[in-house]
Amino acid sequence: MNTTVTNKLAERLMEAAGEPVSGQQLADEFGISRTSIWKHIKDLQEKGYEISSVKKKGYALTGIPDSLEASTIQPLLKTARYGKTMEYVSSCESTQIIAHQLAQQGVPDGTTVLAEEQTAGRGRMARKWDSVHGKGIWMSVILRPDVPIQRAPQFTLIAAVAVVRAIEEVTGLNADIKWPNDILLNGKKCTGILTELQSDADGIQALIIGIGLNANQGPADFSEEVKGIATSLKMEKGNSVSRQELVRAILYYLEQYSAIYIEEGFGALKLMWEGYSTTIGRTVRARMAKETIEGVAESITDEGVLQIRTKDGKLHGIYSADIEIKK
Ligand code: BTX
Repeated sequence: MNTTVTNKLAERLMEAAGEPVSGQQLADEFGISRTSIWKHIKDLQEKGYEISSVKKKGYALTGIPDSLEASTIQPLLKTARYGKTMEYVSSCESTQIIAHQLAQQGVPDGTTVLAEEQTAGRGRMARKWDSVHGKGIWMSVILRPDVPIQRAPQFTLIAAVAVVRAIEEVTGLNADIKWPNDILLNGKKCTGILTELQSDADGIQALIIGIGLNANQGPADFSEEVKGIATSLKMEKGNSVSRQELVRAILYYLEQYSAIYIEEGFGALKLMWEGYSTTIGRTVRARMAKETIEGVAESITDEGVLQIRTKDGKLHGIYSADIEIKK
C-alpha cells in the first residue's frame, strides 16, 4: 500500500471537514481506481480514522485517531514554516536527541519532532521528565534564529507564552508561568520547557526547544516522584483534550511570538509574559548552582532576567534558577 497516497487521502478528507467526497471524485483526483481508493480508506480506518460511507455521496471523515503522526497534524497547521517538516516516532529516548541530530543534518527552521513516548525524557540539569505513552505532547522544535547567542535564553520565555496561549485557546484553561520554564495549573506543573543550543564561532546554529506537556494523563500515569507536583490538562478540565489541536496551536503561537521577538526584542512580549506570570510580586526562593537567595521577585528585564530584591535592599539579576514561590 502506498502510504503517501493514504496520507494524502486523509488530508483530502480532513479538508472536506466532514462533508462526504465521492469515491469517483477521489479516484479522479488521485489518478487511481475506485477500488484502490476503497483499499486506502480501509487502511485509514484500521489506523483509527473514523470514516463513514454515505450512500450515493461518498466518504465522510467523522473522527481522526488520537495520534501525533505528521499526517494527522500537518493538515491542521496554520503556520508558514513551523511543523512543515515533521519527524514522528512512536517511542524514543528523547525528542531532544533526535532534534539535535536533525539540526546537524541541516533541517529547516521550524522542523518539529514528536513522540508518543520517551524512555529517557529529560529536564534541566539532567533531571528526568516523565513521558508516558500516548497521553502527553513530547515535542522538540528546531529554530534557526538570526540573533546573537546572548539572546537565546529568552526563547524559553517566548515558548512559555506560546504554550499558555495555546492551552487557553484549545481548552479554556488559564495556566500560569513560573519563571523561567514551568507552566502551572492550580500550582501544579503541567508543562516543562527545555531550551538547548547548538552554536559555533558564527553564533547560533540551532535552538532546540523541548516542550513536555501533560495532556491526558490521570493521576496513576505519573511516577511516584512527580505525582504530588504534576498535573495534566485532563485532570484540571475533567475531560480529555485534543493533543493535535494543542500541537497546532503551540506551533502557531511559537512562530508568531518568535518572529516578534527576533524583530522587536523581548520588550514587545514582556507585558503578555507578565500577565501570565505567577512569579512577579511574590516572595521567592531562587536556588542557583552556587547559592540560594530569598526575596521579592520585582520584575523581569527586557533581556528576560529576573530581578529579586533581598531583605537588605539589594537587587539581584537572576539568569537561571529553580524558583520556589513562598507567598
Ligand atoms: P525541569 O528540570 O524544570 O523539571 C524537571 C522536574 O520536573 C523533575 O525533576 C520532576 O520533579 C518534575 N517532572 C518530571 N516529569 C514531569 C511531568 N511529566 N510533569 C510534571 N513534572 C514533571 C523541565 O525541566 C523541562 C522538561 C522538558 C521536557 C521535554 S519533552 C520533549 C523534550 N524531550 C526531552 O527529553 N525533554 C523535552
